[in-house]
Amino acid sequence: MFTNICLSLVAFCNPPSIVAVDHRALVLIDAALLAQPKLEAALQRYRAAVKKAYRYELHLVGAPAEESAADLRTRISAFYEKEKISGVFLIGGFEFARFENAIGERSIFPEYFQDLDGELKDTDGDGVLDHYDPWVKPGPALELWLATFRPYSEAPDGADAAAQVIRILERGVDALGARLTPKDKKQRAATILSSRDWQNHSELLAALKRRYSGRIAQFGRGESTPDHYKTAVQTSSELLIAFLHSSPKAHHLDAPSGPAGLVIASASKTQTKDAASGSVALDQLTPRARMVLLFACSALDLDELPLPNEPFLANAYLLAPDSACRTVVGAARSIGLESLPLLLRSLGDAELPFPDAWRAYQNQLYDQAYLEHWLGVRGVWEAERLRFNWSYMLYGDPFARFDP
Ligand SMILES: [Ca+2]
Ligand SMILES: [Ca+2]
Repeated sequence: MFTNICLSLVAFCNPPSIVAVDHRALVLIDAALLAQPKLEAALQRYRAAVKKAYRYELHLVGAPAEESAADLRTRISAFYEKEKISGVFLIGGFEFARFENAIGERSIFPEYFQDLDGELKDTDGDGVLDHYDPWVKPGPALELWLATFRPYSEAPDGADAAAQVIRILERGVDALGARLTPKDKKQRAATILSSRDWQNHSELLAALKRRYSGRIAQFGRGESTPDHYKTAVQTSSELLIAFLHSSPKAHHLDAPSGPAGLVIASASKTQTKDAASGSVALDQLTPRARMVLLFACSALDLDELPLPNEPFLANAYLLAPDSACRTVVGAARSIGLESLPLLLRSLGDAELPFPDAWRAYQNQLYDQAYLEHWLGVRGVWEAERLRFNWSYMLYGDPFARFDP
């Protein structure tokens, strides 16, 4: 009897088997969402799957949705000091800082939560940051990766916010548990859609051809008609690359003869004048790409969506019925994604979990020599370098797999 009790106690008191952890991240969740019991099991499954796949320990912490960006940054900094985290996943409608660049454009500024020791100032006191020096300290600009998912208060299919988060997390758990076979890898493909007026992207195509051995479905300049879009988005592929003029609510499609229509986020939500004839509603399709790269001005500027239920393209890619999409990456300001071959190289690094590869890519873009070249070729290096922001966003599940 005595022995049995001891054995039971030992079994009860011993910590679970120790899984070595190489990385830590903070998952900061709207406290009202975190309080919902139905989310708990999905979060724990996701946490276990990420730990197993990437030896990543996720710390789940609730924060009031109304907390200011400044307070969130303080909270993140304290956690960074204490737990040596390498990234943050924000789930909920949290406030982001905004930045006004040298040419007066304003957009959200994800780097505010990523660079914890850079010099940030609002020099004219209007409440919007306008000075950013990521090079005041040695080392990479961004200490942390940042991922975000802002659920609708109610999705077009009626799912509440917690159910949307569960959908994203469970898709992640399924994908992390699946092992790609050599045959799967051979069948990987990319799909590219282009508006008519983009610059030559032969360097990107060469990099994609190396990665996908030519399995690239390309809808070239001026071939982004509604029918082409429907085919492209529903073609099974690893990547969908959209070189399309966009707002956070719509892609603009172009045929050789001119504008060919719009892709709107949702047919069942209130649309603005974007919902013209010839439009395609993304939530009526089944996106098949695991990752969507939006080379599309401001497509991920969350702050252009003042209401939590405004249609949002990134949410539509993630939440469309039976979507395979796990992650959307793109620009939150009016700029395309730069140096895509660099991104593909970073993401193809087998040693790096996806969000760390994304941070490495962002840091390459903030490398002073790279940026001097990029701004320098426009002859504006000294004038713009401390009023410059990339404002790229990683949206949805950060732990997408992107095997080399
Ligand atoms: Ca300012
Ligand atoms: Ca820094």
